[in-house]
Parts: sequence; C-alpha cells; structure tokens
Amino acid sequence: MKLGLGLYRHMLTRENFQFARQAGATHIVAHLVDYFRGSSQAARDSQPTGTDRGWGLAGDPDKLWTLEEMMALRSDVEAAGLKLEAIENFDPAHWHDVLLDGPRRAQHIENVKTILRRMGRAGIPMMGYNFSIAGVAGRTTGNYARGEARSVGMEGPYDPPMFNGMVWNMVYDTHAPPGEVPAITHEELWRRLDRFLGEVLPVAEEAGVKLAAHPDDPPMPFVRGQPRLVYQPRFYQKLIDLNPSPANTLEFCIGSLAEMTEGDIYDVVDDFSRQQRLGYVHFRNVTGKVPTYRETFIDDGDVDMHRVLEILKRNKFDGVLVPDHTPQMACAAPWHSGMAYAMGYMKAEMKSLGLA
Ligand SMILES: [Mn+2]
Repeated sequence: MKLGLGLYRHMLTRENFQFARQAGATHIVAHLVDYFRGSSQAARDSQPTGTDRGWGLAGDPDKLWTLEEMMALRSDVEAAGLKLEAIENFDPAHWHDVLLDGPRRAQHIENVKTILRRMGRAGIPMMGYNFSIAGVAGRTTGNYARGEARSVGMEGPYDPPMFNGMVWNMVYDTHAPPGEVPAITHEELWRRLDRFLGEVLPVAEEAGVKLAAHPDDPPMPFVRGQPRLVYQPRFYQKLIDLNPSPANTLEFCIGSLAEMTEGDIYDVVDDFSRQQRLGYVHFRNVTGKVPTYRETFIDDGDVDMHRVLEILKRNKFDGVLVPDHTPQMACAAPWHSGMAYAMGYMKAEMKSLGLA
C-alpha cells in the first residue's frame, strides 16, 4: 500500500512535490481542472465549495490536455522522487455533453478517448472521474472540526435549480440562454453511464489506463433536482457489474461512503477490496451521514481508520491512498498543515501494520 497526495492544478509545483515527499508520500494524484477559475472564492488553498453558480469556469473546450504537458508533469513529479499515479477529474469543458447527452456528445466521447490515449503514452496509469450532473454541490463550510478548525459539511438537502450552461458544479457556457437544466431520471443517468463505459473502457484498456469512479459527494439521491448515481454502497456494485472490463475500477472514497445512509463502512471496504476493484483510495474521515455530516480530522470522525487499513491489508490492496480533504489548521499554511497531519497519521498507521 502506498501513500500519496492529491494536488489541485495551481498546486502542481516543485515546492508542493517536495512537500509531499517530505510528508512521506511516494505518489501524486494531480487535478488538471482549475476548479477556481473565474471564481469569487478567495480561498484557493482549500477545497472548492462555490455558490449556486458553481465553483468556477470550466476550461477551454478546444484545448485538451496535451501529451507534452502530461509528460512534463510526470517528469516534474519524478524529479522530486515521486510517481504520478492518477489524474483526477475530467474538465466539464471537454465532456459536458457526455453527462448531459447533448448535441456535442460524439465529439466529447472522442475527447475522453484522446485524453486516455495520451495518458497511456505519458505513462499515467489511472483516471479518476465522477459521473455526475450536479457534481460536488451543496456543501457548506464552517468551524466544524476539532478546535474550531474550518471544514466542510452538509446541513440539509440542496435543491436550487441548476442553470443552463452548468454541469458538474462548473460553468461551461457563460452565454447559455436563461433557464434551467431539465431534470432526468436515475434510469436515464445509468443509461448514460453504461453507454459511456461501453465506448470508453476498450480504449482505456488498450491504452493501459484504468478509469476509477468516485461515488457521489455528497451522496444524496438528488442534488439540485438532478439524480445521482452512487449514493448508496449497493450502487457501486451496480457500476462494477455494468461492465466487466478490468479498467472499470473505483476511486474509493471512504468519506463519501461513510456519509451514505445504508451499509456498514467496514463491510463496504471489505466487499469492494475483496473484489480487487479499487483503483485508488480517498482516505478521509467524517461524522454524521447525509443530509447532515461534517468532514473531520482523520482520527476524529465516525470511522476507525486503523480498522479500514487492516481490511485493505487483509484483502491485499496494493494501490495508493490519498488524504482527499482535511480540515484547515489555524496557522499560516492551513491546507498544508492539514495534509501533513493526515499524512503523518496515515504513515504511522501504515507502519504499525507493516505496510510502509
Ligand atoms: Mn473523495
């Protein structure tokens, strides 16, 4: 089992790679989407939360991530003594009509295939994604965590309408006509996912890249009136069963899974790690369940993280764990200190189990 760190796009710097290495990480998960672009949010050093207009503006629809930039990123990561394990999340600008089943769908499927082929050539083995229309929306921030640390949570359902030109909690079209994105059914969303996996997984396999699906965050049946796919653990099984490709794996988020109202988190970890379907793991803790939960320090939530690691060890999971999110600590470097705390804890737990 390996310790990694996830870095947002603007954090993909030599200094942060060194920081990751210093905190004991051996792997990096890189976000290439700039979630904060054009946003009024001041805090780029925290996870994005946004407004009812989403996090920020999606990227350039005509500029896919190039092979050159992927190779440069990999080489920068390796220069710091680390490995680049995954890219996390597609840019809504590149694939919005796959999610929305819109007029540019065929082009957007080609975009995804092109990205996967380039990742394969650049030697990046994993692509984390989240097949969601409303995306990571509806969370609040507050001094929720131990010692009044600033953290993220949910305080009830979130169903304001989703404006035209938005998907996945970002704006991809600033000139979209007024109005709302019509709601679809859960069945329709599953149909879209099935079609996507059927078209894209063979290309992923050929490229030597695995797709890894994040569950819904927050795991509500609906957000902004839009249905969600994986808001209970049993829907993760449905996703796996949709397509037997070995490239059909999970971006296994302990936090989101623990926020779900069904299932026992330890059984869930056992179940999916036993099936060898974990791509990589978001290793974070939480207290409460939807629609009222709070993200906590790693040792301070409902989940016994040591027990989770024991189960992963027993089932011989050999992939990467990243802290995902942590509360912000009261100092000059709130994000970094939160991450350093989580990684130190993880490293110690892994050592105690003979895993690091
Ligand atoms: Mn996560």
